[in-house]
Amino acid sequence: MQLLANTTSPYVRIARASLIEKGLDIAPTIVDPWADDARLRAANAATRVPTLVLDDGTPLAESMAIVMWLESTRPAPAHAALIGPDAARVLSRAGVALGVIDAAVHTIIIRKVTAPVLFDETPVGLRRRRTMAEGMQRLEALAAAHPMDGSATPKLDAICAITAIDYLNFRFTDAPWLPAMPALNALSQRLRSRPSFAQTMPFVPS
Ligand SMILES: N[C@@H](CCC(=O)N[C@@H](CS)C(=O)NCC(=O)O)C(=O)O
Repeated sequence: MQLLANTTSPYVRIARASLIEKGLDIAPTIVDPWADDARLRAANAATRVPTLVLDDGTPLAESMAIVMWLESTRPAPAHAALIGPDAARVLSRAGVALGVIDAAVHTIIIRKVTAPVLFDETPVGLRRRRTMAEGMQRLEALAAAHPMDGSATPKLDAICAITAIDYLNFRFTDAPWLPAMPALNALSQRLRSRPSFAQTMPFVPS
């Protein structure tokens, strides 16, 4: 299997953390999606990371498709459950985190092609910012009311929430519009040493 990935994408992190929690620690093949890497282009018409190429050559694009493939081919109890019996709660919270991640990535991508202030202060830029702030506020309240790491292994909600908060800290460091997130920061700190999170912290390669 080959995981086409980069070191910054939160979608890659969700896929990698899920693979590791399922016992599949595949060394990522680092590609630059913006440079139209030929391997990525061949495997994924959208030329985006993550893309998992299975042993029989089948390409799986989209982080959530990779999670679904893992859940169906490596089910509990033999393997860690990423969703588990509390599916509505887990998926509802994962959805909030994914909304934040989409808004954050969209903002970063648009900044690549326009001046930052120009986009961030536009109606759409402010809408993305509101999504990040409000999404994290809701996740924080949910995490405080019902911890996300009560079971032996983190579920998809914890994976997505930690990915979201670490990505915001990485790309929007100390943004004044972000809410206080003590429960989510504590969750991220508690799970930081797990291989699934420790090996997948975002960084800009030198
Ligand atoms: N919905 C996709 C999003 C993947 C995505 O947007 N990846 C970005 C990196 S964060 C990418 O490869 N962008 C290159 C491009 O948009 O051309 C998923 O969940 O995997």
